[in-house]
Amino acid sequence: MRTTVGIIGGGPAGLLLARLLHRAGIDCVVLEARTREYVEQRQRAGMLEQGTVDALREGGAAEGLEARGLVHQGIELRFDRERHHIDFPVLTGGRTVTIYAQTEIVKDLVALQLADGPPLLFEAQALAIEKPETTAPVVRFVHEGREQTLNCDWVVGCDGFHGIARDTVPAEVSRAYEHDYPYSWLGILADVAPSCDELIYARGERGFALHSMRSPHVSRLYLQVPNGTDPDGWSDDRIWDELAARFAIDADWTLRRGPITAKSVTPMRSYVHEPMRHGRLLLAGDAAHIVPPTGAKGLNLAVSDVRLLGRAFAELRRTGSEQLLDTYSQSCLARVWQATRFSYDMTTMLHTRPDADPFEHRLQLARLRRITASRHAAAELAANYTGLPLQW
Ligand code: FAS
Ligand code: PHB
Repeated sequence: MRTTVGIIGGGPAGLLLARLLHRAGIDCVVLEARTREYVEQRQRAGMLEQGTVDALREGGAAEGLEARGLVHQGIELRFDRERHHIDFPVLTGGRTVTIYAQTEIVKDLVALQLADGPPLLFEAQALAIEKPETTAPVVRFVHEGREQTLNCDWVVGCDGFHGIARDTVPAEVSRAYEHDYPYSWLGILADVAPSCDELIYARGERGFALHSMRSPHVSRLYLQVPNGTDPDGWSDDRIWDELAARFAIDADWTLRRGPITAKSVTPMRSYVHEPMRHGRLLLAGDAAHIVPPTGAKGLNLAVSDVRLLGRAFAELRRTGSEQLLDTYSQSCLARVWQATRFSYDMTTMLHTRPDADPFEHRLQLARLRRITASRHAAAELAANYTGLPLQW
């Protein structure tokens, strides 16, 4: 097989890139190791920055989002048994965020691509990327039991944290920065109407809790738990009791309970790989960087990467200039480190470390009180949460 841009990975990064390239008239092929059913049901993110909404619109993939996305004007911070609203439009000059599940974005993009897009091969496992330093890199992959090759001008690794692309960058020219957190998230999906109109981030002595949602009928909630927690060790009643305890305030408010339909534990990690380009190989999304989900940046960073890549390839096609491809890694990393900083700050401010001393608890509360007492500090949180400019 032959194409201009070989894309490894059919997650949100790979599929949206294929969509943007297709609309720019640039050939590409997407290789996805798993089945269509698997990638469409994999529970992950749900909070979209305005930039991600704009990118999906640019890709002509916003129909579902426009119809079923929930636009939010802010979030609520809870601590000391009190609630504090962070008003995004007031603090950012009109910016909002949108709740629309990553699973829905992937379904929308897969349907569009299979309808009239470039080739999308499921159960096509990339094994190796050869000659990335040349102008004719090759992807070796297995599909339908046969080993095949995809000859490309460029290869983009959108294959997530456990993919092969990142390891193709020689160790002598690459550097990884990582930080693991001493806690994880127990995430649930529940068939019950959300107990709030906007997301609630709760910090308390018992640990962190987040109330999110997927629709007016489906709630998505997260609990801070010790690393290594087995989700089956938590009964549904215990989960609801613990959530109610962590969201408890001195005002009249009740957490609605309902049937839990999914339960999973996600470890928390910050990870940045530099550079995000090696020869004719480019990295995008989780293949190059991971953030803890507290700042809701994972999916949004992946989308910003491919938005920049889409522009760079369109520029190459239009003018022959590789200038945006040459600055891709540096432009992305500047924004990635800001999102990494924000996600680290949100995570360390809202989670209680198992061995934390009283001094650390007081510091966390002081940070939260500063945000809820100072318009300036609240505006800084709102600017980061709604999404910093694409070109930082
Ligand atoms: P993805 O991992 O989504 O996609 C990579 C794709 O590449 C996968 O489909 C994989 O099968 C494929 N692939 C891998 N190796 C391959 C190979 N050799 N050949 C072919 N294909 C290959 N973010 C939030 O903001 N909020 C959340 O609540 C949240 N929850 C998360 C929960 C979990 C368990 C995880 C892992 C992430 C979560 N994230 C969350 C972050 C998440 O949204 C990611 O940032 C987002 O999926 C990144 O998208 P991609 O870069 O496309 O990577
Ligand atoms: C989600 O809806 O899954 C979600 C939202 C915000 C976060 C993390 C997860 O910070």
